[in-house]
Amino acid sequence: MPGFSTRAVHAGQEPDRASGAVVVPIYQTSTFAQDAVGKHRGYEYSRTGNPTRAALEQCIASLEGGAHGLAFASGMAAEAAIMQLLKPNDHTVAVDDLYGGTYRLFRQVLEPMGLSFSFVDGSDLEAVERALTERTRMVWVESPTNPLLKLVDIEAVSKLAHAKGALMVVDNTFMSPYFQRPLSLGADIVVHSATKYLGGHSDVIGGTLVVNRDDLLERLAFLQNAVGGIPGPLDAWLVLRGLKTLAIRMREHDRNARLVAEFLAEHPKVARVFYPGLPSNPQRELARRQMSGFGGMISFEVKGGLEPARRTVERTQLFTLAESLGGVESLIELPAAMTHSSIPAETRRAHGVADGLVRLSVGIEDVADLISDLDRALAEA
Ligand code: P1T
Repeated sequence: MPGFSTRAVHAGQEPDRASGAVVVPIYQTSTFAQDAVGKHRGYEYSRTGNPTRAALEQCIASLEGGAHGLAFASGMAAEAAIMQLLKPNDHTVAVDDLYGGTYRLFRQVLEPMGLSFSFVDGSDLEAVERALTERTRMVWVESPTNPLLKLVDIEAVSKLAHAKGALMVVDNTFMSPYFQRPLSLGADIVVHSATKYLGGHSDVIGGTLVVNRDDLLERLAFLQNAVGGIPGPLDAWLVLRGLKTLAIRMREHDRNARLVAEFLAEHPKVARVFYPGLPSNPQRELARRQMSGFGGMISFEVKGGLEPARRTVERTQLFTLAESLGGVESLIELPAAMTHSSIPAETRRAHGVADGLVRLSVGIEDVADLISDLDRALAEA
């Protein structure tokens, strides 16, 4: 099989058969002419299938080492499709540290419809095992988690899930397939917010999922079409263009983040750094085992709590104060007040997300500039 970077540039992206276009065209069409009733050339209607989207779906499947990919209008739309595999009374075990929007989907949309959830520390295998019941149909993990960068042993948790007949879902948004391929560790479904590293340029909202099992593809493709949370051709194309440079971008994010994390770990105004690549991180061994890099995400606590943290995020100039992550530009935010504000404060604090936690998405700018930006902001805070 060709290497990762080769597949990122070529998988699903043969020159266009009709015109020879080297880049997959944006098939901006809602419908496709049929040669006779029921006789078509592979496409009927763009909710069901569209050639630009199909190219993206093939490419992400190849990068995750899976058989089938599906693309959605957002990470949340992809997550919602996965959850529609379940029925009322089905139980899901989810990590307690996860993107606020995922928590909101589970607690505020799906629980009222009769699904049930347990939230556990995914880094504690015994806690995961205790939470599994006869009704558990799904285990949902992020690794690393958002925003505390805790790791889940994907191989071990997949085994626990499968022993109960539950599906193992991994949100691989933070690592991207360049650094971590959950299907190879036993996961059944890999989901991404393609808005992040896959797209990579903060110019599109999208989601993808990848599976190996044909029965899962069949049901999820049915849901994609029946419920309709699909991306338009232009958005699919933007993610596909982003994928071409995923490998080189991830290497730069990783290189910069290691240096930024080391700088923060030594800084007198920083109380604590959350980053799996620091030598002091207790999960470094697991990181080395299941990831081939550490990615571009770092969280840290500023000494003195919320107020100095707020001043820090408001004073950086290169790090833009904004939600989201995974783009070429560096971003900074306060999860408690921004990306994770839909989690009740008490729950958030109980899971270890301090009000003054700062989250960085380290971009691919010159790292010396990033460090001096943080240094100045911390000094002023
Ligand atoms: O924003 P959307 O493309 O719908 O993806 C949702 C989502 C899913 N999974 C993870 C791990 C995520 O981080 C996100 C979105 N996260 C942010 C916007 C954020 O700033 O954390």
